[in-house]
Amino acid sequence: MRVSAATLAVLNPRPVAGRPGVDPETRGSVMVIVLWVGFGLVSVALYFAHSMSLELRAADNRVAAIQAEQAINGAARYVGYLLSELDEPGMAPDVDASLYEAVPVGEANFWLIGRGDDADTLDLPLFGLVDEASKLNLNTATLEMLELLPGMTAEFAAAIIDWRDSDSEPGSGGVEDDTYLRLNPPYHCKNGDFESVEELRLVYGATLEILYGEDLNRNGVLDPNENDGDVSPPPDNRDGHLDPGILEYLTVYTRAPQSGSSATDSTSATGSGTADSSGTIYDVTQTNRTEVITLLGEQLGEERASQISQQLATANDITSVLEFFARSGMTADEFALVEANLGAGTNQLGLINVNTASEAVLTCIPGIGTENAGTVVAERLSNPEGTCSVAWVADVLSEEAIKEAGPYLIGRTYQFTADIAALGRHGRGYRRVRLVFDTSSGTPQVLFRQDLTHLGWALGAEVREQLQLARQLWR
Ligand SMILES: [Ca+2]
Ligand SMILES: [Ca+2]
Ligand SMILES: [Ca+2]
Ligand SMILES: [Ca+2]
Repeated sequence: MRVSAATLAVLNPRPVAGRPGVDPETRGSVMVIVLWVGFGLVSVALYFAHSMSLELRAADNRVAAIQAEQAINGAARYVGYLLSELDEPGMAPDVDASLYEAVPVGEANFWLIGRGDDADTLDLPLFGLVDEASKLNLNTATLEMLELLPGMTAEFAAAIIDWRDSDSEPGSGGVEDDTYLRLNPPYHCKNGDFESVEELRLVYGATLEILYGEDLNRNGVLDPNENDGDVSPPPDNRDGHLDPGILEYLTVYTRAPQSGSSATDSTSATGSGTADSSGTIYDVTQTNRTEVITLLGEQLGEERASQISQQLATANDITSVLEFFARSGMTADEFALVEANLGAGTNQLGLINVNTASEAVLTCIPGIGTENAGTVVAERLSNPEGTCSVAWVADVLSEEAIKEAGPYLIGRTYQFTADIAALGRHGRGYRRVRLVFDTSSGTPQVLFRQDLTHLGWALGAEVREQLQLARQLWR
């Protein structure tokens, strides 16, 4: 290539005449120093830019987390409102499931993690409220009932009974103070009621396997790490089926409105088809059933009430609402008018909602057991949806089984859990809180609040993918 003289002159300028020439070596050193200083300045600028961007991102995450926490508070109010506006006391709120999923609160969103109706394993979470009355009550279930829970061991069931019973005599296979005091650190056996299901962690013999099973994040869904064997915790059997721990089946909150008490305020019962707008509960186990008969008279007419009264004249050993119905000769429609106002005994603790309990829980109930649980679930699926009655159970069970199972059953639920997960802006700041609501007094109250953020992501793969897509758009 030929280079013109002019170009050469530009590339290699001669010292201008009249100016003292600078030594080329000095010129090189200056050049190197300038380069280094320049390089240093750029590095400092880059360093500050980077730490600023980290700082910004951290601030953004903090903002997102605060937004998520506020969304959870918003969700709690929303659920409280839904539960105060129930069409029928004891029935889950009748709202579209979409109102439980990705509900926006400002820039944040919340989800209510629910549970399915059947034993099918879910690979994506269902959204809704969790029905506490679909579970066994830790404080009222008998040893035999606890032993029938999936994943339960005979020793642990016995230890649970000893933990809550008031004496210090170990039952068969159970443990009391002498065992607890030998632990390191030692502590006493409670000898009192469970206040939360998590208290089971203190009971002798508790393991993560018994309590949590494969459902490490407690969302009712088979997440990838829960179906990969020992590759990642928890250990699981890789069978494509979620085997949850006993926490899934247990509650301590179930309590129906008690006899003589008012379940609902008059405004919420009006027009609901409920018999007695005062919501008073009448005890069917009393031999002198004058109040119950008066109630029947108000709803079905005096003539029908006296027929029913005669039918029940010799029935002095009734122990449950279900048995009362089965022996009264009432039709299911007649019974539906009064059922919300009937109770059995003064203690209405730990009743299980036969309309919502899983087959695993129904199996634990005396009189139902393994032999009838499948039939009960099949009959329930053929019911018209949305019943809050126990009457249909009388068609499935024998007289004897009704006598046995009746005292454990109810058709309604008065305690619901809102398992709330929330994300702040840009899908960041994941938070999860579980709140237990009690509606048995008519006005929803929060009984328990527990932070579950530490259990990690619980919203399944689909929500995560949607967020990743959205994040790419935000960039
Ligand atoms: Ca004890
Ligand atoms: Ca899970
Ligand atoms: Ca695993
Ligand atoms: Ca499994």
